[in-house]
Amino acid sequence: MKAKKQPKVGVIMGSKSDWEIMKNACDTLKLFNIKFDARVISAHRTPKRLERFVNEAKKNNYEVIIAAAGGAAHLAGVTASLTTIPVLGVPMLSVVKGVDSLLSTVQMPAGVPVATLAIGKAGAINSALFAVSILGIKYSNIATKLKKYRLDFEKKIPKKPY
Ligand code: RP5
Repeated sequence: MKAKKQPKVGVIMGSKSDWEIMKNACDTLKLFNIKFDARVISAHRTPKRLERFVNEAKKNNYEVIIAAAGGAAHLAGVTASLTTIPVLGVPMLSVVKGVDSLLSTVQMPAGVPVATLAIGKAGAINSALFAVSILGIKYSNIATKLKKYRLDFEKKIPKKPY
């Protein structure tokens, strides 16, 4: 019998310069043993690469896509326009501290949603945790791991501020 394909997360970013932050998303996925592909894909610099990535998403078993970009950050929105796979947007820091990236990612007109996380490292980590949470709906083993992660996370928070 053919083994069931494992779900994968597609992690795309507009530039190699985004990797320093986005490796935090990939490291978080690794904690849950979730497979991922990380790629540099830009909506405006490499539009054909984006089209190919989206066309091959089903074949590659991507069940969630994380898209990070900075500045006039249309990567997550354009990706979401090309697929019905959930797209999580991570705004990258920029010359104006990521506010441009945040607004370009979050302010999707009604019809094509992008779930937008925080700017920078926190957003990168949370995008992975959100992906885990989405996958947990279908895969109970992943949901169990997420529950354990949360319990361990809570234990790490000190009771006293000093
Ligand atoms: C965006 O432009 C990328 O996502 C990156 O955050 C920003 C700057 O890219 P580089 O000029 O560093 O390649 O498309």
